[in-house]
Amino acid sequence: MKLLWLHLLVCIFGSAPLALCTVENPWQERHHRVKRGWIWKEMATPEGQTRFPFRIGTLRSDKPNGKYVLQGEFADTYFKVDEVSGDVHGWETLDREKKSTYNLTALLVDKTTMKTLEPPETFIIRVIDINDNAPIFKQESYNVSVPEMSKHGTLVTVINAEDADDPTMSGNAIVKYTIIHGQEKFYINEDTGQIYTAVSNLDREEQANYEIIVQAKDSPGQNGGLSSTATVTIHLKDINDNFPMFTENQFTFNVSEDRRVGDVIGKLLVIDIDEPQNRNTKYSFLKQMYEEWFHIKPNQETNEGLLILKKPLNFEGDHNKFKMTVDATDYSINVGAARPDKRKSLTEVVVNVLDVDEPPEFTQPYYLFPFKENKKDIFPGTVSAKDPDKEKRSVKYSLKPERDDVIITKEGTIHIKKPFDREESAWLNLTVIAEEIGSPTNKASSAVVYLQVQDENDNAPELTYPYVPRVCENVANEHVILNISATDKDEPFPGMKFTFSSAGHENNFTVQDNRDNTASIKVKNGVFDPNEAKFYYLPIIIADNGKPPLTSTNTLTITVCKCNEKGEFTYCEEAGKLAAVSASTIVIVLVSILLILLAVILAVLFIRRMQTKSPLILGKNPAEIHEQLVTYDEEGGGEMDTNSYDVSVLNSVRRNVVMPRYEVDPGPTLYAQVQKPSRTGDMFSVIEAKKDEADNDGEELPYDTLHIFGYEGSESNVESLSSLESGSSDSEIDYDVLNEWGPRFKMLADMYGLEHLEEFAY
Ligand SMILES: *[C@@H]1O[C@H](CO)[C@@H](O)[C@H](O)[C@H]1NC(C)=O
Ligand SMILES: *[C@@H]1O[C@H](CO)[C@@H](O)[C@H](O)[C@H]1NC(C)=O
Ligand SMILES: *[C@@H]1O[C@H](CO)[C@@H](O)[C@H](O)[C@H]1NC(C)=O
Ligand SMILES: *[C@@H]1O[C@H](CO)[C@@H](O)[C@H](O)[C@H]1NC(C)=O
Ligand SMILES: [Ca+2]
Ligand SMILES: [Ca+2]
Repeated sequence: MKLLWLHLLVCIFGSAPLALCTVENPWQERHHRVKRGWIWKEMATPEGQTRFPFRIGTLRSDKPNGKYVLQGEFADTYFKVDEVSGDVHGWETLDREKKSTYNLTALLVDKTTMKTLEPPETFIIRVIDINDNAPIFKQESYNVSVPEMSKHGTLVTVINAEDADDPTMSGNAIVKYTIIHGQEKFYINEDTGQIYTAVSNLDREEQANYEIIVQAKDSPGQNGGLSSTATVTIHLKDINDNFPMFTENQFTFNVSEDRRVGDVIGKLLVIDIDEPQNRNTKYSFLKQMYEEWFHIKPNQETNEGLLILKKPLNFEGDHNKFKMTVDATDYSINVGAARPDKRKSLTEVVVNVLDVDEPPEFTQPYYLFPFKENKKDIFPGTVSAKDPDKEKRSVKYSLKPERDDVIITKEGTIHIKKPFDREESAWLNLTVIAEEIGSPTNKASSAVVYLQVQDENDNAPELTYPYVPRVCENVANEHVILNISATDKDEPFPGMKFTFSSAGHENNFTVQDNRDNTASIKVKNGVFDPNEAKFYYLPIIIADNGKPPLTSTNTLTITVCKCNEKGEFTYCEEAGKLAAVSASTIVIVLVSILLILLAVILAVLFIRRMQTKSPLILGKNPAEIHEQLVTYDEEGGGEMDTNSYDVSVLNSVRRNVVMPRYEVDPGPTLYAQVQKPSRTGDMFSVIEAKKDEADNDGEELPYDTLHIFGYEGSESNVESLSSLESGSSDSEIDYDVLNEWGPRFKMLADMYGLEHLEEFAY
């Protein structure tokens, strides 16, 4: 009812033919007449009516016989009009907070024709607010925080409630805040909702969380008024305002002596009631007596002090008990907020060193024992290990890996049982294991023994390369044909020297020692006649200056070559080349040479046998000669190998016997009927002739059964069939042709050529 004063009567006189008047409420009506047309009102009605129908207003028109009709929002549902009186009634409870105005249209129609008597006009039904909404907090509960020990009046947070009612309506939406629970420590600004601390000594460690209840209420100063509450949980944020305190007055640690440096041997527990991020305990020794043995490191997570070993402990040593005072404090403390009486905490730390069974200890971390090569049953050195414990057990030694050439005695002495060769391996590195005899723990320790094999001069120097020197046949005297050097397998030493000298004095070459471990081979007597010698053998003695000095004799084979005017080699004998070809090639070549040689020799001997019968001219048992021939076959010495067969035998043939001219034997022998090759004929024709002879002769052995001939032994009861035995003492054949056959037949040529007999006997 008190709202009625708002219902002003307002008449609007517009230029339109229709006079518009707002007005009228059910209780205080004013009648306005307009000249014609509608008499209608903007209508207003309070929300929240629950008795229906309730009158809202009246439509009026001065046209008679009209009938009122309502159209528009919620016409005929919420709002209905009495068609005769024009009264508008509400039939539903209205809620201003949902919809505060309704737009409607009023019509006046003829009762019978239903024609509109007035033009339709719109009007508004306005819903009038009543205080039917309490202020509502945005959250039911708030979770806020403020640092502990904040000053009085520190803003904690702001909370607000909203009221859905019409703020223009008489305080319906004006909110005031009050703390209805927990107002001892906090207060709130009643208009703004800002919450402040009311004290200065909020201590998280005492109480970390506070819960206050805030009420928001509208319609201040009036009776009634609607309210709601919210819970505000205030959490105190930690600051570092508490010092750490040791949990014990004394910490005792029993530590075995074999703990390693860096090990944590104990933990010092402290309590810091601040949150973990505000625990920064620092530990220190009050007196720095044992700082070389220990240091204390704070554990970053648990804040406890880790007692760490810095120096090895020894139960048998001077220190087997430590007593020290440790303090703990926190340098990052918020001094203003902390309690000054608890600045520092002290504790006593006792470390008892315990004895353990330790492995034996070697006197040295490793041992180096040199010993001479080539010697056996020597004792280069002794290792030693001792039991460090008070039991002082005796120690046994073993070598790893085990060997049969080196052993270790009970006393730890190394025994070299077999000679070593330094040139094979200069070091022998072994591990010695020491174990305590009778130890229950069987602890072992090890040390490395380096056995160094020392050098002896047991290798003579030798030529660095297999030199193949050559010289021109017309070379000048003093010409250096080669520089040679030497190597020695023994260990080089400072001042190591090789000296070179010629073995014989009767040489065509000089060996000139250059005194820098090289030597030059020089020509002594120049101009070599290739007819005299194609190869010269120069024995060179190389000596080292070790103790004792060693020498070796190395023979150089110097080849005489034909040269052009510029001194370039144009033709050399093949000795050097042969040496270069592979062994298999040499064997093939030598076997073929041998076969040819045998064929030639046989042919020659057959001819001789034909001519004279003097079987003893060779001065040797023919079987012996056969053997030598066969040996030659197997060993393949080559044409330079004058030792593999008995050259003297062949030479003696030439030397001891007068060489008769070829004569046709007048005697009627089997062979005599065949024409003999002439003195100038070649070997080929001789062989051909003999082959023909043999082919036509059924009684003679065929020529190709050389092996049967070769294997015939001296013990045979049968008289020898060897053609050697029947060899003639002489031949009319000119063997000089052998010289023209090339180098392979050189030896034969030398043997049978008349000119070279003396030379061959050197
Ligand atoms: C309030 O906040 C604190 C930290 O700020 C949190 O630990 C706690 O769980 C929160 N409580 C609620 C009910 O959200
Ligand atoms: C250390 O050893 C002593 C005696 O040997 C014993 O009484 C004590 O309990 C041990 N302390 C710890 C922490 O083991
Ligand atoms: C043995 O030790 C020596 C010295 O350390 C080293 O020079 C040598 O190479 C080692 N020999 C072997 C076979 O390990
Ligand atoms: C040089 O060589 C020839 C032929 O081999 C030999 O007769 C002579 O004795 C040698 N001279 C010297 C000085 O050795
Ligand atoms: Ca704190
Ligand atoms: Ca603190």
